[in-house]
Amino acid sequence: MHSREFLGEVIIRLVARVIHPWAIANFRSGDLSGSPIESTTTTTMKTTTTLAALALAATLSSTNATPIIDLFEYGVNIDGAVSNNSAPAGVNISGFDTGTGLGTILMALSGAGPHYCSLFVDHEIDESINTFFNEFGTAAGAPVAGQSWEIDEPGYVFGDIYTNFVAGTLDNSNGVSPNSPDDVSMALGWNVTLASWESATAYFTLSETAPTSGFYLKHFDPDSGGAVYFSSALNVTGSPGGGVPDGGSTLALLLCACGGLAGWRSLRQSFL
Ligand SMILES: [Ca+2]
Ligand SMILES: [Ca+2]
Ligand SMILES: [Ca+2]
Repeated sequence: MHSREFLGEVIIRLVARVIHPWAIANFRSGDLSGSPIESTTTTTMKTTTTLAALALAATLSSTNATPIIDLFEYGVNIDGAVSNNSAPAGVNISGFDTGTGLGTILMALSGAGPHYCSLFVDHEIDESINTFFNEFGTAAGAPVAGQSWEIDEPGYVFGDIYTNFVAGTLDNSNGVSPNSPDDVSMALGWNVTLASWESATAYFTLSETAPTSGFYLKHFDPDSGGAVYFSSALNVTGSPGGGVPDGGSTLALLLCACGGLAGWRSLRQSFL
């Protein structure tokens, strides 16, 4: 079951959304009065806590020298088989920090015919300082043949990225408006057709350092300056004779992917 189906998380997200426009509008000015939540008769303790935290955040945000990056959740799709917050057979997460969501994940593909693999990641940047929904995403460069991508709100409100991830149909677009910050998530995928003698490894890399070349996605927090860069590479090896893999001459559908999948934080008690 996908984590977003948990009722508690849904409630937290909805509460966040109620105050979202107000919070975003007032965060930079530090004016935390007049919340739409406060004006209702259903004000909750969580809301009060949230407002207090936002007030603190407005005070502390300018002093946050080291961005705090967390991975709320991640998902793997290999040939239509979806796994959430776990590594199925053929997926290597040994180089991935499940707490920060930074590092590299490898996915292995083999067998003659068409294949698909993708990685969905939902990071939060400085959530405890300025929320998880004051963020943006951008795509840099051009994807190579077989590569697909998506940036969007993760599906609690309006985004279709998770649906597309499950269906293997990433829409190659950024659904988070550059004029309206939100909760950001990203996904990268590959379609490749292998011959019987070929195998492939997809590399998905998440890093705080921007790749120096190639196509990549960027998820960033404009208030703290924190950023996560997501890139990917696909390497196909094998020769008809079944002998020594040709290494360099074999298809190298480029690029790196720094991925830090990570930490499935269970239910958040607060969105701050
Ligand atoms: Ca943030
Ligand atoms: Ca979308
Ligand atoms: Ca996020």
